[in-house]
Amino acid sequence: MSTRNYDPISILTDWMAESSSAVFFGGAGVSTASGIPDFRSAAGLYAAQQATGRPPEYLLSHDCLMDEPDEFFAFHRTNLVHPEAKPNRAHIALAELESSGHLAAVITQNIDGLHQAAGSKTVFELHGSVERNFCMGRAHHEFSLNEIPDEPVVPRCPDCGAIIRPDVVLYGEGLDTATVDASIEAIQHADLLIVGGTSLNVYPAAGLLQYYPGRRLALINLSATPMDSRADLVIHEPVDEILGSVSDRVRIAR
Ligand code: CNA
Repeated sequence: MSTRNYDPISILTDWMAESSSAVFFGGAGVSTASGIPDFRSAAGLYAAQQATGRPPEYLLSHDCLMDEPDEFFAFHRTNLVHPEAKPNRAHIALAELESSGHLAAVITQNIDGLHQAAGSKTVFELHGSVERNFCMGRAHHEFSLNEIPDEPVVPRCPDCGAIIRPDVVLYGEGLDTATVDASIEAIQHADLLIVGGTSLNVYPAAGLLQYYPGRRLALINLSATPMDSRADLVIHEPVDEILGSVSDRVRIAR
């Protein structure tokens, strides 16, 4: 169907209302309205950090964690841990659409835990979560975010003294196979795939979209992405506003 002459929010609302296995695939742009900067926008972390001469790809790498843990944790805590952040309209809309039976899963590159905080149940965190932490010693003790003291900067396990690291996928580390497999399964069975708030620059995560076999691929992002030409619907508006409107309209139409 040609979508050119229709209001894109109406099209997306119709698709969502008809859907029983929609999947949302998102990134950092989903949480900017919660006050968490993304990576690649002009106001994002990369522009700010590059000014200091230390590439964020290094500061968020496995090598940095092992070789310069002070640097790693200083950057991680300042820029990636946001305990004050609250879910915004995007997170809330997705949780509503799941509980009303339209949305099957959220696949996220985010590590902020805000989808779960909004009430989403099926969330595949491709890059892990700052909410979970574990000690790098043999016992692999687990710690929630609020169990990690502010000092010292490099947190250490009270039992074995090993560094307590966040359960996030750093540059130079692989994705969790079970999470990837579950994400592919959800995408393959989706009757609607919405991609939002991601530059689609980070692989292998962005490559998962190739598993979608359908004809309802909607892309919601402020800036253009490499997938725009392959999408069936492209909306260059805030993802929180669009998903909020779609969820409101689907609820009213019920
Ligand atoms: P990115 O490369 O920074 O891209 C974000 C995209 O979102 C950009 O193209 C923006 O134009 C767009 N955008 C920003 N705000 C909005 C908005 N309100 N509505 C629509 N679009 C918007 O981030 P990606 O997620 O693509 O890259 C993946 C990285 C970012 C993952 O490894 C994450 O762990 C990492 N990250 C996560 C968080 C978080 O957990 N909240 C924050 C910053 C970075």
